[in-house]
Amino acid sequence: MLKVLGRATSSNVQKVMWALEELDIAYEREDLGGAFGGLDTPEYIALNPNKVIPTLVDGDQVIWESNTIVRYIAAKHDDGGLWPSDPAARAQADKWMDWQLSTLLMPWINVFFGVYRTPGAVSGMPTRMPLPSKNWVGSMVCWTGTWKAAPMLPATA
Ligand SMILES: N[C@@H](CCC(=O)N[C@@H](CS)C(=O)NCC(=O)O)C(=O)O
Repeated sequence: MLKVLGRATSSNVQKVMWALEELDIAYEREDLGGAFGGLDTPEYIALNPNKVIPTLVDGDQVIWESNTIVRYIAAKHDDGGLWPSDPAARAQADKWMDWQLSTLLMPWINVFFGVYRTPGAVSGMPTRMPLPSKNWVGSMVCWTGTWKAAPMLPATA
């Protein structure tokens, strides 16, 4: 059976769980990372030398990088579905996955840890981190600007 290594509170693990649930694929998951630890062991490093989660174990295949794992699952279990085979349709899916990793992630991390996870930081946000917050706002405007064009989301979202 497919095995997902990583705690369920990780957004990157959640991507993988979401894809598996969406395709109704049975899997096991092991809590690792965060308070569970276990990423520094020689056994885990042999699977994922980055010492991060998630890692997918599928028989003798070991795959890390959450977006790669999602595409692997889609290609293997839902050929041409969740990850379309038509190049134009596939590019529409890939662009948002690449955008999330390359453009959205760092400003999101800065805002999340700088504001949400730092008590009392909200009022200091504009002076404490003007660039990340500016990038964050730009990314969110880019993202939410597409919502009205997406059929699965309400036009007022
Ligand atoms: N680019 C990697 C990033 C993986 C990553 O940074 N995972 C975080 C959790 S979201 C992690 O392992 N943090 C250490 C921990 O949870 O102990 C991916 O998408 O898989």
